[in-house]
Amino acid sequence: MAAASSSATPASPSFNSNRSNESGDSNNDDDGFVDEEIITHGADTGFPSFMIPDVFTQGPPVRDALVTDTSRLQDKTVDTCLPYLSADHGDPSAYNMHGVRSLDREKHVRFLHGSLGRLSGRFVAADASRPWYLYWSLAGLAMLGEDVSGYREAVVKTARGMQNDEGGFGGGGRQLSHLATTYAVVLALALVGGEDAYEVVDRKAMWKWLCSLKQADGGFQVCVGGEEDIRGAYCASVVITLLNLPLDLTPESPAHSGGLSDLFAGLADWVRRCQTFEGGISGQPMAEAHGAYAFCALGCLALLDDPRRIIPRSLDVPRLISWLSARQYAPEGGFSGRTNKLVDGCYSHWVGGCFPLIEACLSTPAADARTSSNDDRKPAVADAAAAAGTKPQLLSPAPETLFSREGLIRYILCCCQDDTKRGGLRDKPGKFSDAYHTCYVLSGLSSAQHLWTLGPSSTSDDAAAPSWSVSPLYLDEDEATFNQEDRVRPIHPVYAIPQETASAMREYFLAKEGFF
Ligand code: FPP
Ligand code: K
Ligand code: ZN
Repeated sequence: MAAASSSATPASPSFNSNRSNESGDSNNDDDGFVDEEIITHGADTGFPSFMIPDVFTQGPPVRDALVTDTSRLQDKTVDTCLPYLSADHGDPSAYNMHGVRSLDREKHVRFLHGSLGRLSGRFVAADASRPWYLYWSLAGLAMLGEDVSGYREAVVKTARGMQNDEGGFGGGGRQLSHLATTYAVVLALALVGGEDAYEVVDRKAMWKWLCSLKQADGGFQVCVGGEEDIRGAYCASVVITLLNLPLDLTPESPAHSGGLSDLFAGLADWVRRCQTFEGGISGQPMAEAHGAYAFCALGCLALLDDPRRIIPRSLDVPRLISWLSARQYAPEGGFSGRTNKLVDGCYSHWVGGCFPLIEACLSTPAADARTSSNDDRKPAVADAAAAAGTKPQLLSPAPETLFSREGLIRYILCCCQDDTKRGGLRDKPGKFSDAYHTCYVLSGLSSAQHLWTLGPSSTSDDAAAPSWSVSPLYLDEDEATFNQEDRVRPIHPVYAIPQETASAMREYFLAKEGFF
């Protein structure tokens, strides 16, 4: 984790038994861990004691001496977060022995159901984001374990009104089709599931529209005549693969002038051009790296081919990992979106969601998927469990990962939950919760609580459906820091909806005779 805005080495782990151990590190042994006794007892002061590593309860261990507006804002943010991270905010009984708050599941469920109601007049500015509210709320509810199929009829009706004859979905009736809103509508339809929902999409018009967005340099415009950026690349790849659209180009497609042969041609190269001098990914070539765009880049690539092959081929992975790692701050534990900016709960998804993709592509050798059919590689955890016919293997201690899952979980549960009756999740303490943050904070929690692995490389051309499998992490109470009942459902590392809902939609269209 990076400390504040400087690139610092993380502190060695040690525990701060909050409130009962005012003398700081006097109970530390050389191993950096507080004596067992102090961890589990120490309530003689009348206050509960919590097992919280010092790195989450103290200022950053390394600081840049230069004071600027940016550093002052960063310091203020740390001061705001520290009481929440130290179990020193509100009712001490709201925290478990690790100093972590429990998930207010019911309140968040209520908040999301509320946001699915008619958008009130106050939100007129959000009118073009209505498809997003559908996606954020339904995905959030699904992660919280709710059955969202009851919304099918309403989603079908709403989505029909947003579809344009020229293909794609706009933000509302009579609004121009846009790749972001189209992505959100398609995911919402997948979430509610069922033939009625799938059949809303005019796939032929969608295909033609996507061909009109595909550019000669390999990228996608987000709307006809609009900007060409990496959101377009990711959203188009998701839509194409979930709907199983043909990759052929229409004769009118601008891509022909670049000599491109299909919808995916040149796309990985276009994504490669978005990696910046910092190692992160920008929205378009030669712009500033941002975490949201790193997720778009990795998600897009993971749909074009086996991620174990295409990610290292297309990106400088060590420099990307370095940039992604620098997004996680101590003591906050959450991620920032870009260099010298503040932690924000939504980056639990945009940045946190990059790690499953990077970890999966590093965890198994980058075998050539199309030439190696027999698999002699080390079996992934979930595969091993499946092969043994057992429940997912207990991972204890947690495997070495590229980010601090514990830090992210602490930030999410302690700092991102609205602590009033409103419910929902938020950017940081002091901010209001909203559907966007609720969805993406939960998504980050889900990726921190689970391990995604790729199974044997497929030999077919169906690279869009490599065998992702998931297993829960931290089944061991002592390893967990969070309460077991606060585990949320896993969501697919690329599609950002439950894996079975993504597969069901894709399989429905794969089973169709002919393309349309
Ligand atoms: C800066 O906002 C934010 C960006 C430059 C990119 C935001 C894009 C997304 C969140 C999602 C794009 C992806 C899809 C699939 C549509 P800011 O300056 O308010 O925040 P910051 O200070 O944290 O950078
Ligand atoms: K922000
Ligand atoms: Zn945010």
